[in-house]
This record gives sequence, C-alpha cells and structure tokens, in this order.
Amino acid sequence: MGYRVAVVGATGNVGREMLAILAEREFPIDEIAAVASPRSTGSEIEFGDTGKMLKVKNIEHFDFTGWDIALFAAGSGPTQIYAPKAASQGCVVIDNSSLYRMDPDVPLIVPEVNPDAIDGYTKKNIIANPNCSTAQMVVALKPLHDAATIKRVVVSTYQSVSGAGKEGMDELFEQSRGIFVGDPVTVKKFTKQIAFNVIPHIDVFLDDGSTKEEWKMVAETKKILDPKIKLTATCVRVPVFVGHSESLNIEFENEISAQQAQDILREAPGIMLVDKREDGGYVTPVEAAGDSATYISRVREDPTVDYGLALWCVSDNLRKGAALNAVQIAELLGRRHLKKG
Ligand code: 11C
Repeated sequence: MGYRVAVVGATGNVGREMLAILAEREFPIDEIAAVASPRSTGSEIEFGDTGKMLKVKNIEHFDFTGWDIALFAAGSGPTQIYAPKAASQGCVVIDNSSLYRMDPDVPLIVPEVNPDAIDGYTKKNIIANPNCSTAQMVVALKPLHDAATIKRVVVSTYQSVSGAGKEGMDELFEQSRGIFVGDPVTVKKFTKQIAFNVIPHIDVFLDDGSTKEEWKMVAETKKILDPKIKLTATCVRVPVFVGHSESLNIEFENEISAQQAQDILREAPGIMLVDKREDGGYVTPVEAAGDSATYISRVREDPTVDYGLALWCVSDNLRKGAALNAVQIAELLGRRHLKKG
C-alpha cells in the first residue's frame, strides 16, 4: 500500500525533477497528481521515465482531501494560497519556497542533518525545504561540526542559472547563441549579461548591503544546523546551467586536520569525496548535474586561523538543492509518521 502524492508546480524545473526523483527512488505511490497553474491545465507531463503520462490538474480546483503528501514547487505567491488549504485538508505539505522556512512552527529539514526536527510538522502540517545553496552546504558542514564544532564559515557561491528557473536557463542560452551570431544581448531575468560573465547578486538587496540569498544562507544554517554558527556569504550567479558550487572557509573550536576531515567526509551520508590533489581530481558542476550526491573536493588546512579548513562543494541544485531533498523529507515522513501497510 502506498501514498497519494500531489506535485504542485509540476511543470517547472523543480516540479519536473520531483516527479523524476519520486519515480527513480520508487517512492511507494498509489496515485500521483501533477498540479499546476491554470496556464498548464490539461497539458501532459511524464511521470519521470516511467512512460506514464499525467494530465496536469488546475491548482485552483484541486481538492487535497484524501491526499497524503503534497510536494510544492510553486513559488511563494501560489504557495501562500494553496499550501495552507492543502494542510487544512489533511495533506502534509513539503514546500520548496522560502515562505515558511523561518516560521518557528514549521520544521526546516535536511534529512542528513536534522531529521529529528521533522516531528514538529504537526503544528501546521507543513515542512519546509531549504534554499538550494544552504542544503548542499549544511550536508557538508554537519559531519565536520559534529567532529570539531564550527565557529565561523565564510562561503562564496557560484550558482547556476537554473536556480532562477527556466527563464534563467533560456536567458543564458539565448545570450550565448546571440553573442556567437552577432545579435544584441537582451537582459530580462538577470540584472546584467550572464553569458560569459558573473553577477554578484542573487535575490533582492537588503538594508545592510547583503542580498536575500546571502541572508537565507545565514538564517537557514542557524535553524537547520546550529544557531551559534557565524556565517558570512557572497552569492554569485555564474553562466552554468545546472549545479551550484561553493567555496567554504570553515573555522573550528577544536583541532581538525585536512586528513581527518577527508576521512569523516568520506563516510558521511549524502557526500561523495573526490579529492585527488592533482589535475582534474575535483568535481565541477557539469559532473554533478543529474546526480544526487553533494561532492566535496579540495579539502585543505587554512593556516590563517587556529583551526581552519577550506574546501569546495558542488551539487545539483535542482536535486539535493530542491527536489531530491523534498522527496527525502517525504521518505522520512513516511518512515516516522505516515506509515503505510
Ligand atoms: C537561486 N537559490 O539559485 C536560488 C533559487 O529560496 O528557494 C532558490 C530560491 C529559494 O537563484
């Protein structure tokens, strides 16, 4: 016996990936619904690679009564309306938007990091999925924090355009093509040319000069991992289609060598250590795209602080950063709370 699962926002980058990962991981499903805005109603979408076609249902008329789990990848606007509706109709919402992440009554979960926090989901029947740049980073930080207690993190991100949705990917493609054929560059989704460029700006600016993406990395890390960790982030958009990369400088309370960190990371859940200290002995986003792991490379000691490490972290932002983490939350929920059969 399986679950009745709805994917809301099923036609977007993350929604499609949610369907693919549910199918790939053989999540026990009795019935699956692809739900989206009226614009997509009636179109068909494949349930992963199963060959099963799903007719997209209109979110405005969808009744969540009797559905066990809804994976939302619908953006904050529709989520604000339909997530509370689904939750009140008895369906547990796993939401990928930023709307509920800092709500004290909503657990913010990365299953490798804070699985026990999921028990608080009953307060609102909603569980939040973190921002993609936070998710892969906390997977990397957690085992090191357990070993030597992290005091401070300096992170610089290199975030792919798929984080900005399909329009972001289209803009990189169109600008790249246009530059080769001599067309003028048109900027729509991003604030400057993204093709053959990098842009040190993701999400809106805040009063202190940081951006909301940077603030999310700070606030979400505190909620998921440890409120005592100090973190400063610089988030940068790069002309990569899929896969976020991060350069991390981590300062610890206790001594930890690069060798010890490598040994710990090699065994840690969700992580693949690829760290050969030779040409090409590290992972880049092109290799991480389409994969489930968070890859760690370039682990080395940082001699500028008492106990410091530097490392490189890469993951598929649409998978661990969004859809995979949401499906892992659904699996955790099933194991702990919504047992079937
Ligand atoms: C990006 N990290 O790469 C963003 C996308 O809060 O869920 C995800 C935004 C979020 O643009």
